Amino acid sequence: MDKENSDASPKPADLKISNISIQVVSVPGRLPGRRPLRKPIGKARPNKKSKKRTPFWNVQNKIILFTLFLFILAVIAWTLLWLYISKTESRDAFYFVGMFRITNIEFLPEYRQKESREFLSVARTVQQVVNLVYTTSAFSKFYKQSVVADVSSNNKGGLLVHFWIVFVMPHAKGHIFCEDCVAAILKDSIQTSIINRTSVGSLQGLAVDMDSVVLNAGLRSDYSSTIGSDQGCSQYFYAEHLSLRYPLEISATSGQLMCHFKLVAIVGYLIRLSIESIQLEADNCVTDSLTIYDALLPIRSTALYRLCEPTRTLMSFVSTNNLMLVTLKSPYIRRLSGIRAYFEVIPEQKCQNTVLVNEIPGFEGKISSPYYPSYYPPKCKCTWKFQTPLSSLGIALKFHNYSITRKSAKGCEHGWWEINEHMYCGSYMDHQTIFRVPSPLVHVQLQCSSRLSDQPLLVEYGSYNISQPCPLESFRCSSGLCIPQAQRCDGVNDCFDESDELFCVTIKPACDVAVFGQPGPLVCDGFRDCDNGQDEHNCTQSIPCTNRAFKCDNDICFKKQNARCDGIGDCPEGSEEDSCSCSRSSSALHRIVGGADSPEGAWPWQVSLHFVGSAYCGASVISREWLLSAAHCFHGNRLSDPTPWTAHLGMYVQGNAKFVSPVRRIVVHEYYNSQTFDYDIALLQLSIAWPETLKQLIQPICIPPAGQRVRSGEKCWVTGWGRKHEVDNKGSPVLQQAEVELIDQTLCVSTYGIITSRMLCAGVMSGKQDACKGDSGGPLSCRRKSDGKWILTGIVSWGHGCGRPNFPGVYTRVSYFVPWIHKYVPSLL
Ligand code: 4AZ
Repeated sequence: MDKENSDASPKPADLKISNISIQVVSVPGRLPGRRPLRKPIGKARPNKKSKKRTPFWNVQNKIILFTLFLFILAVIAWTLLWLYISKTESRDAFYFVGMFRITNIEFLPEYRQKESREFLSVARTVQQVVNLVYTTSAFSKFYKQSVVADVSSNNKGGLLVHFWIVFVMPHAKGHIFCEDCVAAILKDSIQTSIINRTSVGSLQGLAVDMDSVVLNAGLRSDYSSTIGSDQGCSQYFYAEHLSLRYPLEISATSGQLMCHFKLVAIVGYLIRLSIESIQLEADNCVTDSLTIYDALLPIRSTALYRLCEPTRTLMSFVSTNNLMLVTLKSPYIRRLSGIRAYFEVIPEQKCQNTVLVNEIPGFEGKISSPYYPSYYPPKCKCTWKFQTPLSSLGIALKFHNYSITRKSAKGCEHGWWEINEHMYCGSYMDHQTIFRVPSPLVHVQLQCSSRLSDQPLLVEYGSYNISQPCPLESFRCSSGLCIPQAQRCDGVNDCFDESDELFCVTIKPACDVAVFGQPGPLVCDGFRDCDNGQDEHNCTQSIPCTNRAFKCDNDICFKKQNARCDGIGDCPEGSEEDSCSCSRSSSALHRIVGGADSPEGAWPWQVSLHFVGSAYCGASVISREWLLSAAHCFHGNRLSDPTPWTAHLGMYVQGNAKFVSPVRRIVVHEYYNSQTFDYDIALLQLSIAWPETLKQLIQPICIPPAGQRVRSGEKCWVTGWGRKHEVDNKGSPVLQQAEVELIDQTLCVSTYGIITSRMLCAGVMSGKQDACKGDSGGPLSCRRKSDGKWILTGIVSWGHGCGRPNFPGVYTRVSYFVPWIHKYVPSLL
């Protein structure tokens, strides 16, 4: 056996247990099983054949390596395929977020723990019910799953269940899932009984309040951060103590913040969130936002308020239930993002009162919106009854920064008011207004009409003498509203019907030669304050300067505050004008010609604003990165988003702009009223400032001095690519210009009625020369005689048709908005 073994290496068939000789040698300290094989001893010589090394790249190894290579390749391919499939699946996944109230299950504290048996059991029941609803619906093919995210108590009793529903459409290719249909399937599945006359019905055996069902399309990112594993900085707070302030603070200087703060108070109370400061990238909520919801999940229709800009002003918001969600999103932090806030548990407030007013006329008390000075929540209803002791006394209401007007068919945006059975709509103003009710008994009801929380309201009340509504020292407006004498003709509509401003054109300064040269309006300032223009006649001559004015290079005196980029050399060497480059007269003279097509390059501040690639509105260049336009161009969800907008500068024929920039930010005036077109102004910040090299083709237009009065009869120009006729259905390819005349404000008011001091009229009474659809937001440019500079006097806003006789165009009066413009574009100063 041994010989055989030593002579030749055994064939595999020869290997038997009995053929193998094993020698066991004990080595201290070594484990026997790990011993190396010993060489055969004695006669047994090493086999030459076995000693001969086989080459590594033999066929067998090559096959093994090749198989291994193929295997690795298959694993990589499979992983990539899986990634691709899961990615396309998620692209076609549709997320819905909602809540409803189950009335016949009592809340248990264990429901707050997501891992508890109690939570899991109720969540499973709800998920099964929702599964059944959708798997038996028309959307069954696409239904994937429902996930219960929260089960909470609420002030109406029972359980409030918050959930997500996911649908997957394999080849959606940009199709969207109908939100109303998904919600309708759920609502229609609730069997209500007409006999019971309650909103509670049976949803597959669960008692669900039909009125509590809310279901909206949601975001995949919210889905992941509320129920997924990437919950980031999300937190849950349960507040039990009434007198405590629960802090809510988070900040970061890099990375991202995608936080969901769920706030829950004890049953029967509400939550007041007070925001002390927010740091965000101000981009109109494109990436960064802080949103407050009246729910525990980001359900769009329950949003109470959204903030898109950093602020340090204390603001507070109140929920309508014992819960609130605060989401803070800042996905690309560059400097600092965060929030400093706190929340409190507060009792529900009733806003109803009966007030017996004093017999001495005058304001004596205040009423306010619920939870004043907090923003008041939607769905409010307040009633106040006022009674005067004498039938000769009526009730006066002084609204702070707010006004009410007769309700139109359209409905109200900021509260509707019922006063002694007459309906009014409220809107925010920048001044106070007084409303008088000539009755000793007045019923006032306020109902919130905004879908979001609204700014707090404060109203002073008191009695007034019905037969003599105005105190002696005040001026009586035509509708019986009173204002102090000093507040007449000041560009502010103190009267309901704005009659205090109607007569302003008749008040002219006393153009007595003796007062020329004194500080005041009658200086050489480019405005013809006197009818005959006497105040501007001797402007090249030296006029002695007072200490409130200073001497400038052409020996004309101006007040110091006038030293800014206004085309007037206020400083001795005109230095304040050096850095300003709003358009001077040089290149502009040749443009004063009639005709429809403008000369190319004649209006270098004219901008065409394109929405999703099509010309939509006009605008004017006022600096290297800011444009001025009309607020109504950006009214609505999609239009207020800057992403689909591009600004086309230095353009003559549509589509051939010298410079195109996306829009970084749209600032719509906070008082813009979409019903009356009051405050129709918006600022646009370009993503890319136009380059200096284009300064021959692109030039900013000058902003008028604050409060500058316009002179009726003055000739100005309106420009744009809008329609050439009212009946046309598309705009002009070539930039059009039309000469129009500034129209007396009284005439404008008598034509249209609802003309505020933020508006001015321009046109020709015969019609013909006018702006039209598509010109909106574009400039009304007036050339200042004193220095030839072009001034942006108006912004195309609205009008009755286009070019109709006796219906001039209505423009936003830019001089009213100078402080507002400077707030956002301080470099213009
Ligand atoms: C518009 O719809 C529009 N005639 C703009 C100006 C005028 C009328 C309509 C003034 O954009």
